[in-house]
Amino acid sequence: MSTETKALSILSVPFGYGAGRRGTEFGPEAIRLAGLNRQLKELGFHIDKEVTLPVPSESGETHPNLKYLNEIIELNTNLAAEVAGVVNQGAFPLVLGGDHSIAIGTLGGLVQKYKNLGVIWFDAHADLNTEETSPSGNIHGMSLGVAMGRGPSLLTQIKGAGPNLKPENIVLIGTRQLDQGERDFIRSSGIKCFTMHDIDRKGMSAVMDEALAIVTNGTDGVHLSFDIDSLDPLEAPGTGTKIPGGVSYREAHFALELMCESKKITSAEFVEVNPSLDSGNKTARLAVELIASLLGQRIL
Ligand code: 4U7
Ligand code: MN
Ligand code: MN
Ligand code: MN
Repeated sequence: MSTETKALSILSVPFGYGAGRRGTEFGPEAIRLAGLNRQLKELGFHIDKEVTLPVPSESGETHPNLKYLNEIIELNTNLAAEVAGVVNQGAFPLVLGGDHSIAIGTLGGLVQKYKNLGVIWFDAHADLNTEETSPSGNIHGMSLGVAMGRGPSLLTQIKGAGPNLKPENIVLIGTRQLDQGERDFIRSSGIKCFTMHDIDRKGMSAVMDEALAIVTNGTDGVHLSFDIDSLDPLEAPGTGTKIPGGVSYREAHFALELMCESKKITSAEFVEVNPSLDSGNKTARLAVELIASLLGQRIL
């Protein structure tokens, strides 16, 4: 992050309706219990503000392939306003999920300030489905698409007057499970996708050099959206959509250390920690360590 300013605001989003299974709503609390605040203080941050977003109650209304649409609209409308507020105060927004549908709100708030936002989407998945292409109807698999303006206007308008994310400002890293509609869209839109194959071939170092060059080219801010399922399930068992063959422990830390060194990251979210699937609090502890690497923790 660009840490001339060491003010940081933590937005906890105990929300799980966007995922196919329950449990991510306990993510923020597990990350707290794993010692996030102590870690941040050790790194010299002043925690400006800590907000827990209120979770809407179930509307009971169903939309066949957009599950919990109403709840997701309500939550993300509030989250977008909170994130925009934090950015306007000049603090670094650190958003804790919750499932990845909350990126709709985070990005919706950010684009009100950053008109050319770069985005690093660190994830086993691309989250570029639409109502038509989604095999599950779970909106956490659609959130990046929504931020690009794909999907029902009830979701795409949450960002208000903010612009859609542009494909040339987005990189995907760690990708290893794509649905056919997502593949087609990545190809036609030109989003840069660093799959696990690319990481194997080039190494994380070269991948991050290329990725950072893309997201900083002509942009006015860079957001990191970090889905914990990007890591190998052996490292991060506490998540709902586990895909084998993921990013290793050191590759993940190294990528975040390089993002820190770049001084270009202006906001971040960590999502999809599901304590009810975890062993001990391993995955939440991992999330805290990874946040620390992004925010300046060094070995020496
Ligand atoms: B996550 C999936 F079909 N693509 O749309 C879908 F494989 O936020 C998974 O990245 C989406 O964890 C995973 O349901 C969303 C599926
Ligand atoms: Mn995701
Ligand atoms: Mn994922
Ligand atoms: Mn997931």
